[in-house]
Amino acid sequence: MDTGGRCSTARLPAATATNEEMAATRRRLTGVHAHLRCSPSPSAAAAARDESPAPILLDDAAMKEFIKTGFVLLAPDAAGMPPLDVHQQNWTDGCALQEDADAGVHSVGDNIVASIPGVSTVLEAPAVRGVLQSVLGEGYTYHPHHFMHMTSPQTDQFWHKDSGRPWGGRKMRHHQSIEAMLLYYPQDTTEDLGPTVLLPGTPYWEDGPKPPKEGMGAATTPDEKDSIFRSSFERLGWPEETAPHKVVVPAGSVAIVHFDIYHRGSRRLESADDEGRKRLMYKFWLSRTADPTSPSWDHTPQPDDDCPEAFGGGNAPGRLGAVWTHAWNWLRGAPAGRRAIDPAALQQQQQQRGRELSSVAELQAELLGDSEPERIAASYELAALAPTDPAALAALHHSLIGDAGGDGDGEGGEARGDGGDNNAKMELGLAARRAATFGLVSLGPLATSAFLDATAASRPSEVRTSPSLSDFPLAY
Ligand SMILES: O=C(O)CCC(=O)C(=O)O
Repeated sequence: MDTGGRCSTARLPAATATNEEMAATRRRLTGVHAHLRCSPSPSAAAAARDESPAPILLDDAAMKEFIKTGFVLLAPDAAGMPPLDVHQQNWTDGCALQEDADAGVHSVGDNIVASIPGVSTVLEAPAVRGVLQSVLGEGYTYHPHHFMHMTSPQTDQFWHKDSGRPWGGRKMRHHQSIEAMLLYYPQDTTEDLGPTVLLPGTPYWEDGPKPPKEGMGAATTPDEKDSIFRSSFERLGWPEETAPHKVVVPAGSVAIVHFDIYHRGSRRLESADDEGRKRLMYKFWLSRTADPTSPSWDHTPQPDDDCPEAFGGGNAPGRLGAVWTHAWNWLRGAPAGRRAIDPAALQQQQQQRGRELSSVAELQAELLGDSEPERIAASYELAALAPTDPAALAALHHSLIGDAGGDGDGEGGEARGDGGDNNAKMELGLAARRAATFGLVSLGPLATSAFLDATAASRPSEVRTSPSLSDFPLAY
């Protein structure tokens, strides 16, 4: 068989293997053996799932919280979670896997469930399946990539969104819940071990905190780093609800998060000098496999379902009311064009704050402005007006294909929001197109001609169509 010259002796200890390498291989083989003994065949697994207890779905209030914050935390006593000794074993096995990886036997990624079968008892718990089904629909699937994250005093990640979309290049971000990450903590995760830190409510914004141009530098002290992390929010105009949330949780907890939430791995503190308390986190990526046609959670119809009061309309923090309403209606299976916030509700709530509903011209100015929360809000609010006001549709259309901010072609066209010495006007133009795209996408067929224009125009820097699910053309 042609192995492309990669027939891998690299994965086996060399003839001069050290005792450490041999021990690592023995552990690995023991793990494989355990897996072969424990793993049911695919048909047996399917049969077992048929017989397993029903998933415990989120209710409406919990789904609304997920839409607002971008995460759900499950405690170790949530329905059907395995007992503590399973988590302890998953921790011990994870540490051994990491040691093997350090010895060069294999990588800690992508083959975790096969290597550590106890992890699947967590993934199969009715509470975990219930949250996943609620946010991703039935038939959700695990991405082949997963990973085990260990903290260390040296590792202090900056705020980021995960990458790795199959189409590469600039990452396409989605406000709808089409992907998620599952983070599993098999040990007590205390503050000193270096918890994951989430920025609640941030899946809807892309212009997030940036590291200093000169980088953090090896000489940056922990206190200086903390101060940089804190001040990185200052220019963003994000509401206080996005304040960092440390995932400090007891052994066996799981966090299920919107794929596009801002987060970071924090460092292990020097005070956590007990090597016996390594912090592991198993991370899995998941995708939905079909657009929603009805609620996939435990939904009880309510009179305000089309425009839930819980989202605060025009008074929501970060002016996210129209965004959340759209995300909720999309999850309920409402057709495109029937997902927007009700303009009357927007107006009423804004008036309660002593404001008139912004005019189309004002919204368009915000869409072209330099505050991302305002751009995104204005885009969805224009989309809410568009079915009855052609000027609102035209404003979105113009922002997508108009000349605000240049075309992004040529010099510097490759740097898109991640820094570099690009011209600010071009960046703003790209940002306006991105924001307009979200509002237009929410309109469905009403936006077809705008997107066709965008594909025909000579100006856009990029035109892409998502192959995965409907509703996600992207041109900017
Ligand atoms: O280690 C952690 O807690 C987070 C790691 C992470 O999210 C990442 O590497 O993207």
